[in-house]
Amino acid sequence: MLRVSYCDRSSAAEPWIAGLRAHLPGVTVENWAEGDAPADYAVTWAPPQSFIDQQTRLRALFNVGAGVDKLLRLRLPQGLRVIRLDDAGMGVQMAEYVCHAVSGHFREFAAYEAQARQGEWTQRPARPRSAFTVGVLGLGVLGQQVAAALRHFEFPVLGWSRNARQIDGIRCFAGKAQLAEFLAQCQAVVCLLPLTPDTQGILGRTNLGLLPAGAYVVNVARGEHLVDEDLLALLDSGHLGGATLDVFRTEPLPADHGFWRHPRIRVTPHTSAQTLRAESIAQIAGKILALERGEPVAAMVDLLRGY
Ligand code: NDP
Ligand code: OXD
Repeated sequence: MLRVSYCDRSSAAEPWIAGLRAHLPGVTVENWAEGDAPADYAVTWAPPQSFIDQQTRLRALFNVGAGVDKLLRLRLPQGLRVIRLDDAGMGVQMAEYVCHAVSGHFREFAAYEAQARQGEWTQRPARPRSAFTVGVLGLGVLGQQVAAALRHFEFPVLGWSRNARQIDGIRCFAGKAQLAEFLAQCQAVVCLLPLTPDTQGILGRTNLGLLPAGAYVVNVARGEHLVDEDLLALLDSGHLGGATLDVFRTEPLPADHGFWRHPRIRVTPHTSAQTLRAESIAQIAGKILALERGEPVAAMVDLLRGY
């Protein structure tokens, strides 16, 4: 009988197991415990190395998230098929979060909140939207939805990816050679890159310094994309206008971290796009059935590329 092993210590296992069982009648679905029989399929988030080591006959491993950086730090068997979440309800959340952050900065909500605390009624002059260009680093499943949502508000939108892309309404840049030209035009930049050796620290002093004066930074990808002290230095020097940060090098963000109390940084607790259980279970179960029928599935991770 087909066996699915679930291994995610960060959330309650029971609803996941019940959901997978409901979608996969006749399949054994179990919450993994050390020493369990090896499974045909694994559904995991940040599993321990011992989980991987005990899986001797896996047909595929599903990552209960879009980013696979933590998973790829483990020793994985050669040729293992790793499949990550493909939107599964995260795209709309990400678009909503980023539009809130970017339009909140553009419409100067922080200044209005400060005024309101003083009981002050003063309209600030409207800013020209056509002069507020937003750049999206990463034009994948989530980046493209974010870019489209920003276009809906009629911001000029630029995008940057590894391979050249053509997307209606978005001016696309690709590769290291075009990064400086891209950044130099972004009044706001949004990071939606996967964390790989190539993208680690990409939001550091040099690249952040290429942004126009007053630019706004939104990081919703991984904390390791950002060099924390460089962001703080560029905010304090007045080069950058502010930042909304959802992801951090250490999570939860330590209580004494300078980001918490910085007047121009907004912090949220890795919540910009949450894994939605029902959508994720339906997607994963559908893919297990497709793989069993010998059909290809989307969002297969390229282990060499790292995303
Ligand atoms: P995708 O794999 O679909 O897209 C990745 C994009 O990044 C692609 O456009 C890819 O380029 C581009 N890219 C990768 N490497 C490079 C590089 N070296 N230079 C330039 N571009 C590069 O990922 P998703 O959109 O699904 O997710 C993006 C990330 O968002 C995840 O990896 C995860 O870390 C993060 N995330 C955060 C969440 C949160 O709650 N904060 C929730 C979900 C995801 P190309 O198109 O050429 O392949
Ligand atoms: C993800 C995340 O990668 O939640 O899905 O960060």
